[in-house]
Amino acid sequence: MKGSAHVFDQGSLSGDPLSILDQAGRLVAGYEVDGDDLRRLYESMVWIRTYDRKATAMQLQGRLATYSPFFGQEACQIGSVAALADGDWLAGTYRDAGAMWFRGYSWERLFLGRTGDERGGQPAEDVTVMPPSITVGGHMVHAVGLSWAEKMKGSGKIALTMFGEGATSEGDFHEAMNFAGVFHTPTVFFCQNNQYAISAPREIQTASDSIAQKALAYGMVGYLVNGNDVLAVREVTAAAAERARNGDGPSLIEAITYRRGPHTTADDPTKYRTSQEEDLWTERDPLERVRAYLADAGLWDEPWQTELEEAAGVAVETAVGAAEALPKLDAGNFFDAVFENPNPTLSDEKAAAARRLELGEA
Ligand SMILES: Cc1ncc(C[n+]2csc(CCOP(=O)(O)OP(=O)(O)O)c2C)c(N)n1
Repeated sequence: MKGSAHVFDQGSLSGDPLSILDQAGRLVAGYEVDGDDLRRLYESMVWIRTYDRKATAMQLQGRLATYSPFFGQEACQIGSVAALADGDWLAGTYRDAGAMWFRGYSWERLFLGRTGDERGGQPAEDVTVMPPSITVGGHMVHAVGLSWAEKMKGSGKIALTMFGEGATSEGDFHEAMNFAGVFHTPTVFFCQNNQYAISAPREIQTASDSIAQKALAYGMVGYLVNGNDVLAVREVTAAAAERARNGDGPSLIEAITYRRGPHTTADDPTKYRTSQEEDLWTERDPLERVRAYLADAGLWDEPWQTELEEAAGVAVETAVGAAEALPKLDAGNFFDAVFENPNPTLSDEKAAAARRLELGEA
């Protein structure tokens, strides 16, 4: 794709976010698109939406623990990590299964993780993806540490960390940003501003005009991008990744998006937002604008859509089957991983859990 030079500089940090493909699927002047490349991005977004739907359904069937859907955030999930190179690190949250999968963290392990099975928290050997952070903000410091280590090794690898706008109110965010700025680490901070931290709207999260402008306080470059536009997200992340790789330091990206589903399967968003607002963001769906562009260019049709959905469905079902077929772990195991020499309280708790398991209560 041919991009405009301004993307690579410190752009506007509030106001209109950068967009390449508008809501109707029209290209913003100055950009060209490689149709096959866009089809691949679209395919990945269809695949992760299929996973997200399945995981949501499985939670409602009692087969998974609480699940946090990323429905509506697929352009952020794919566009961000599509800009990374082999061996770069990803440290994301409970809502970033799409990005994790794109970087090689298998669906089987992701499903396992949501059943509380510790094997789901272990990425495969060659996968440079951290397990999802449930602690809001904690993983941002890990990403800075990972990228600092890569800098010391001179490997040319970088780390990208994904988080929500709510996480920017955590101390960890400021510590991570400060450390990254001072030590000039090759870190990309990618904030998915999906408008809500559970029921807390963006307006009460920070008094700043934008999240992106917080970059300035830490001596970084900031970017504000339309998070529902996969091309714009990738373009901006590629610019930030290139800066990091070239030794130009960390960046903060704010991607404006919307969580179309609930915070988790235990949440009811109708309690804190209107159906008019939801309808507005339905029109801005990240897959729809790409589909509109592709259809217009003769690169999308119904049979291809069906083919994509069927292939994704088979892959997801296979992963579920493999995860559910694994022999169950001994539920007492997790007590053994706490201390080398368990204290009396832990031993009592382990014995109590074993009794409950025997009685079929757990
Ligand atoms: C340190 C910490 N505090 C509180 C929580 C409970 N909690 C889980 S998700 C969440 C909201 C996070 O919102 P945001 O960072 O915007 O990400 P989003 O869930 O919208 O993707 C909170 C408060 C937690 N998991 N960890």
